[in-house]
Amino acid sequence: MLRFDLISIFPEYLAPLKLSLLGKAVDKGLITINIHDLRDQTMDVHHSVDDTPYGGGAGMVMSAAPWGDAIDQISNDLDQIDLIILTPAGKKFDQAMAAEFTKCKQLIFACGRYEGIDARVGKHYENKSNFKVHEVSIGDYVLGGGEVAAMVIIEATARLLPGVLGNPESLKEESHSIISSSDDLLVEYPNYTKPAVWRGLEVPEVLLSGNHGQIAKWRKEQAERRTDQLGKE
Ligand code: 6GU
Repeated sequence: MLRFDLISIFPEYLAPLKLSLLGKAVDKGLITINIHDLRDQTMDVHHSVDDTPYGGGAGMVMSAAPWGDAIDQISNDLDQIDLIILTPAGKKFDQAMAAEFTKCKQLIFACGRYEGIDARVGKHYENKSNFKVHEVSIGDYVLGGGEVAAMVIIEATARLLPGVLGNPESLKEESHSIISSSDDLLVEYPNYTKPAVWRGLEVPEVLLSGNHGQIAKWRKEQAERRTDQLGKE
């Protein structure tokens, strides 16, 4: 049972986590997803969570205190916690990282906004023996906050857990998990379904041939071609 906790000032933004694959995984008891409002940790009338940056500069920085209080509350008594701080300055998320996260017990996602979270929050939890801190980005672009990035990571991670996918066979043949003879990661070959002709476009004949050896060979070539093409863009 993998436990996901998310902390955000926009908990409603995370509502899609209750739908589809992840919603079903929760219903089946395979994962839990708990969403926490950072502002619940603030005592002042304005429920403020940010302040101006030391050293000057544009924008606001999220204050350490509410983050520390929220994380402490969620992590009570647990012995192995992975804290993921979402930031465009983090390590780039990929399929291998998703596979690593499936081995965790509890993943806490700190979804920062503005110019990010006071750097002492990550530092504080790095110094705790029951915590592992990961600063993670989902790509080379800047989002308004970490919420969408957290959802990307949770979706990619949860679907690798046993029982989450309806048909686990689909994990074997998909993009980024096909291993070629040279152990390179390949993207997926193109897929087709009925009808055999659509708007004048035909399905490649080999796929209608029933020759499984030829089909496997054609798919591998297509996957390699697409992978090469991506490298050239
Ligand atoms: Cl994790 N956060 C934000 N704000 N922007 C991003 C990101 C994360 N990953 C890519 N861009």
